[in-house]
Amino acid sequence: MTGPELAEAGRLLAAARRPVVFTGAGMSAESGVPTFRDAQIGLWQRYDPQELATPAAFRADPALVWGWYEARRRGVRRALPNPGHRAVAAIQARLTETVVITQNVDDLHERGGVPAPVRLHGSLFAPRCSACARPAPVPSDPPVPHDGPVPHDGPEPHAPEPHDGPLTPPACAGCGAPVRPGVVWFGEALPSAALDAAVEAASGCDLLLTVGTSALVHPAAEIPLVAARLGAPVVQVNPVPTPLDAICTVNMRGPAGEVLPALVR
Ligand code: BJW
Ligand code: ZN
Repeated sequence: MTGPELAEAGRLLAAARRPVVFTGAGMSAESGVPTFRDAQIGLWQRYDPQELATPAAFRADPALVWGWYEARRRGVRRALPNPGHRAVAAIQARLTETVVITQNVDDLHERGGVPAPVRLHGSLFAPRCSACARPAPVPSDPPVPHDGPVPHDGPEPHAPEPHDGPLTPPACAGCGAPVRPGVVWFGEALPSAALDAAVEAASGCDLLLTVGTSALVHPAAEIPLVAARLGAPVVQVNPVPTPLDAICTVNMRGPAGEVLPALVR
């Protein structure tokens, strides 16, 4: 990231009245939450999404899938929002029209001060019945050794999940079918209210700030394109190039936890 890019992005943000912040897994990387596609820390480097993140995978082996998501949920519970999350909250606090749209299934935006992000891919904290969709309680967490908050700048930010073995999912209190994670798997439709809200916000925004996404997963990846097509400047925060480079007005190559606080200073 260079000074002129930061200055230009700062000017665009200062002039914006209806900004949209669009976030992906890189937003939470500095909190120790693994991304999906990064070379070293990406989940899809270590796990096969076809075996874990599709409806067919859950039908084939509900315990494998439930256990994996429970381990990830516990990992997120131990993580803390990083300075990037707090900077996004500061943008929204200054401009209440700001809409935060996230692909992330963690709860770090909420804990970082954004009360109601638009969630395109669901949440690790909203399990529901796989048959009747009745919401189910979030399981209580057994104490684990050294179970405590993992600071964003802690010594072991990408520590392995405490347990990712098979775990039988609870039964739905209504119909008895297995409870599933409340996330959006490959081949599933995004929640229509969230997708509609995201498209509406992107259509009416005067700045779209995209943070920490590879922009490879659709239809979420189209949200910045909607804003650009309608004339809004697009500012990107990402250490590496993405398909969005082509439509960016300003590209800030760096980690969200450093770039965003500098932007809102
Ligand atoms: C940092 C950083 C730091 C690192 N600071 N940055 C069009 C074309 C091709 C395919 C399709 C298409 N339309 C649909 C599809 C199919 C499919 C798809 O997109 N496939 C492609 C991958 C090829 N899409 C779907 O299946 C979607 N559903 C659908 O289309 O339904 C149609 C339908 C309609 C009606 C009825 C029925 C069906 C659903 C997609 C669901 C995605 N789900 C996941 C898993 C969620 C649950 C879980 O957590 O396990 O969502 S996949 C995963 O990818 C997760 C993420 O939200 C999503 C996006 O990933 P993200 O956030 O971009 O992370 P990464 O890892 O990819 O990138 C991280 C970035 O951060 C990198 O760029 C780093 O450089 C950067 N970074 N450190 C800033 N410190
Ligand atoms: Zn049910």
